[in-house]
Amino acid sequence: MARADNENVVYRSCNLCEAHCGVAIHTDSETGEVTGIRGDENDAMSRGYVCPKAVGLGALATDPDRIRTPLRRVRGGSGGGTRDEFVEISWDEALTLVTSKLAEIRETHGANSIATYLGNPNAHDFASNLSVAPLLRSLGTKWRFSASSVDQLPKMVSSCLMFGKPNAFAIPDIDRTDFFLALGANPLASNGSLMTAPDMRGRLRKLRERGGTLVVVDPRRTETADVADRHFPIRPGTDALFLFALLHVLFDEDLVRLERLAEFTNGLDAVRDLAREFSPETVAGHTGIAADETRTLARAFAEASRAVCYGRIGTCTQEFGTLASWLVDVVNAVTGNLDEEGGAMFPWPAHAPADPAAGRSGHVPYARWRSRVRGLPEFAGELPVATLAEEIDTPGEGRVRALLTIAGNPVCSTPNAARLDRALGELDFMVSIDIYLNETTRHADVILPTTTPLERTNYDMVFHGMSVRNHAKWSPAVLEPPAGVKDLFDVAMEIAGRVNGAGGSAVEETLLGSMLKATLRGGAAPDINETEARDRLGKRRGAERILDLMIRSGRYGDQFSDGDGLSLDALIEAKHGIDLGPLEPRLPEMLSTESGRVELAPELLVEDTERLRQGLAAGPPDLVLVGRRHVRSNNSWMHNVHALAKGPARCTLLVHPDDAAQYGVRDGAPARVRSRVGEVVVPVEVTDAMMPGVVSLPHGFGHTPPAEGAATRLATAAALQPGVNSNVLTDETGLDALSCNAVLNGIPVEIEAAPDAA
Ligand SMILES: Nc1nc2c(c(=O)[nH]1)N[C@H]1C(S)=C(S)[C@@H](COP(=O)(O)OP(=O)(O)OC[C@H]3O[C@@H](n4cnc5c(=O)[nH]c(N)nc54)[C@H](O)[C@@H]3O)O[C@H]1N2
Ligand SMILES: Nc1nc2c(c(=O)[nH]1)N[C@H]1C(S)=C(S)[C@@H](COP(=O)(O)OP(=O)(O)OC[C@H]3O[C@@H](n4cnc5c(=O)[nH]c(N)nc54)[C@H](O)[C@@H]3O)O[C@H]1N2
Ligand code: SF4
Ligand SMILES: [Mo]
Repeated sequence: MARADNENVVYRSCNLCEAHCGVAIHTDSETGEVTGIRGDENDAMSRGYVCPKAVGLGALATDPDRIRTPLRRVRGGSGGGTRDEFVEISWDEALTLVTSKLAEIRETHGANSIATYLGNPNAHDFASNLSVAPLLRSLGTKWRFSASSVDQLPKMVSSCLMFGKPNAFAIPDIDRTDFFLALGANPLASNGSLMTAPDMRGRLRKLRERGGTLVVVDPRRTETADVADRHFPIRPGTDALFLFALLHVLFDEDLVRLERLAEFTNGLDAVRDLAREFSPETVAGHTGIAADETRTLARAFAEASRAVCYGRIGTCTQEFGTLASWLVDVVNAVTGNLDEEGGAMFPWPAHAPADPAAGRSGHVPYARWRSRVRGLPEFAGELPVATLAEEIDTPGEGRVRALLTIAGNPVCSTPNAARLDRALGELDFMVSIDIYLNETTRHADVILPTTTPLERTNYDMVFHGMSVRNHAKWSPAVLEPPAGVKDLFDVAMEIAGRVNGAGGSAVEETLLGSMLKATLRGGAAPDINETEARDRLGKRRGAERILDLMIRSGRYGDQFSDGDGLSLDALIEAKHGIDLGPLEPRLPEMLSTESGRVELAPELLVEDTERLRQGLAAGPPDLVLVGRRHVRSNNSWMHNVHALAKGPARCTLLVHPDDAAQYGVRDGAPARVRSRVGEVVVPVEVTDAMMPGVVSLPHGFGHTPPAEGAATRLATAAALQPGVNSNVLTDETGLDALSCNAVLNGIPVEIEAAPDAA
């Protein structure tokens, strides 16, 4: 699209979801305001594709409800009212209050009395990726929580056990595969997850055009299922049984081919033994997938020259999340599709160390400590968020007294939301770094506002590590942040410094120093010393200087020479991103397991199989609840963008016609949905897209202004898409027993007609 004379165009990526599409942001050269957001046709990955949410990038910055200055909650309201209110304060006052309170609570009750919660947007911001770890270290608490334990934690556990690192995710090589078997994922709505691949619709169309096959396994006939060759409705929570049945057939019919992997893989016989009892016939009554269909599918998958099995939210946030996540990779491995073109492969991003062995430890960071109330295990330094509320509201030694949230909305996102909502009100002190006054941050004593995406630079650190091609892209800032808003990196450094009586720059110095040491120790740039490397990083500071260090010492880096190779300067120059080529085999070099081999049958997983076996004896509940996503929505926090929120109500309960008849609920009329922990009333949509016995309700809603406590500031969301909070129904005691990830799909519920509100 041509640029008008009075327009500037900046190319960067959209960081709202994992696709990270290239966007062209047009601004008025006089006012600096955004005049248009379009797909960047020259972007190395997305080639012009964007989804409707991209417009939200600009709208977030100008949203009248967005927080533009630090806020402090005043109890009972400033004017003597009964409800708490927020008043504006200066940054210095805010930071002084926050750090003195946190230091005091740590002094009195110990570091672990301060809990922290990181939300999803942290993954999409390199400043967070680089600054939050030192902030958490400075607080010294082990009571760390994040959205990981309502998301991909099971995949982290299984990947760590199999390949040695929590983030060693095998990513579908979607552009080269001939067979894509997707379980519990709806990339046409989510735009892909643990698979950075803009324009999933286009990529899936190309798969079918080249004669490939798309099979979707999901209790709902989703948008993705609609474009698939086959859709198999599956009873929620039974994917591990189904995957075992596929393996059973592969072994039974002699279709197993480890190929290149055979030389460095352990545990094939153990998997064969485990799969023996899960025949397609044995599990069909549980999964709802007929035995002969399972057999045909296993054969077709094995016979495809390049095939990949992939699972996402539906396979993770369920009762057997870690087993299902593991078996997805086992299916790929035993059919010769792990670490092979067109199978599941490991990206090698530009910021990762040049030495594939860097960071190899052989340890599995599991259960090194446990939560106080339920004794739930830590993984990779975090406790499961399903236990956060009880760690706050259960009296006794070691109780959580303070909470720091960073870009997170756990009141909308985590199980038994009503209990957490109450528990947050019992804290001695809470601070939120956020852009909205929402269901969670309204409980904070102090809210610290940081930039919205277009007001900061970015590098897609996490998502380059999950990309379907090796790729590097720099995102320049487009807009000036409002005067009262700071960059997260600076806020993190400042809190980290002050809480220990130092300044923010001292923390940054320490961080840079340790990263320089690690880099040079790792063998990068053997000819120069730390001081020289530091000099060559030039005048940049903050997250950008650290990124420059990582890129220059990485696999594609210039190793601090003036010669070829990547640096941050080179990235900045490449406005449309740099394509670093298709994914390449990385095994066995990148393995970090103790044995140095792929572990197909790690002990913890083999043991957990016993739980699956016991489940075979039980019958399924009559009716269970699952979730879904919509392309115009993003978890809980984009509902205040008018352009996205307008249109029909999206928070509806999808019900199969047979269930509607059985429970007496009608299309368009409200139903009461009840679970062990709570109930909601929500409009029904009757549709045969649902499997009988399963109802679907999206998460992230529930924006009706609260009746008590401080009000939220989400006028558009409350007016256009209030919806109900589906996590009022999810149960904090429902866990995937191994990872302790929350079970958010397959919740037993009852439904009945509710009186019309009107
Ligand atoms: N029932 C059910 N529950 C679920 C899920 C499900 O499928 N079903 N999905 C789960 C998943 S996968 C996830 S990832 C979680 C998400 O859980 P959370 O991360 O807790 O929730 P989000 O809705 O992503 O909220 C993001 C928060 O960050 C703030 N924010 C957004 N951008 C910025 C920014 O640039 N800077 C700052 N400082 N703040 C920002 C928003 O205002 C909001 O408060 O929800 C989980 N919950
Ligand atoms: N538009 C939009 N895009 C998003 C988000 C968003 O909120 N909106 N959120 C982002 C985030 S944080 C994430 S993590 C990703 C998630 O990305 P996806 O996993 O692709 O997203 P979902 O649409 O939740 O798909 C999960 C599917 O699992 C199915 N399911 C439920 N239970 C089961 C089960 O037991 N077995 C099987 N096989 N299927 C089951 C559901 O019916 C649903 O279709 O999306 C990201 N992208
Ligand atoms: S799919 Fe949409 S929300 Fe996701 S990165 Fe692309 S434009 Fe942004
Ligand atoms: Mo997520």
